[in-house]
Amino acid sequence: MRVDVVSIFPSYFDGLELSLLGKARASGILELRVHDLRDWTSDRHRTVDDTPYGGGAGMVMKPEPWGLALDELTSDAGGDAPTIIFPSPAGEVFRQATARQLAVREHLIFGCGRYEGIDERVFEYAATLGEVRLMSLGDYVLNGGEVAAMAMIEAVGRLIPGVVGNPESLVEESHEDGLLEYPSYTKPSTWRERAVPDVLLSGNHGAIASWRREQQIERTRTRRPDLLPE
Ligand code: 5OB
Repeated sequence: MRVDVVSIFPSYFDGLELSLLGKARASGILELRVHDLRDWTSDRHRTVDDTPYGGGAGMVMKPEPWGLALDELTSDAGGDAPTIIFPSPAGEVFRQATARQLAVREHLIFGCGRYEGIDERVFEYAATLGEVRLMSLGDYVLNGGEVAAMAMIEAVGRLIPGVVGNPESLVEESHEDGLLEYPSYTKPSTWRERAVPDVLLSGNHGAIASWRREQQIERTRTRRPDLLPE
């Protein structure tokens, strides 16, 4: 998979290379390229924003650098059309199911906006080059798309076959089966007068599996009832 990121703060993404995605990159499974939007400006000040038509607070990202960036990053005609993701609080919520859809794509482009947003015509133009998806991380305010893009790239990257060593560790994660994870314990069996649940020391694998499933359902019911069917 190829992942291109366009941002005015490309150094935000340095940390991604230190995560498990580093392994995927080293093995060639994932090619991550981070670009500075200002590389597609041509004025002395490398301007990427301007005042909004109609007035209002804040600045809007100019369309021209985005157009040139998208042209260049989509110019290798071969293969499927890329999926172009704009992190946005006004987008659809990014979920594990979204990560699974994106993990089978050949080419993802993340366009990270700052300021009050990107000129609306950029989204229309991007739709002529690939499949456009506006994606929100959740209902809270961030300063820009960078942190959201990083979260999405990590969620997608770890699902690419060969990235996480043990495929079982993928299926057992919270959200993969629609339930929260069961509680985990390790040694010592008693710590500060707190004992590990007996069933986990019983050696009865059937009983352990049932207990864990009950814990998953109970935790989901109390903490995230929205995840359960009506
Ligand atoms: N808030 N998801 C939640 C987001 C967000 C803000 C963003 C992008 C994605 O940019 C300002």
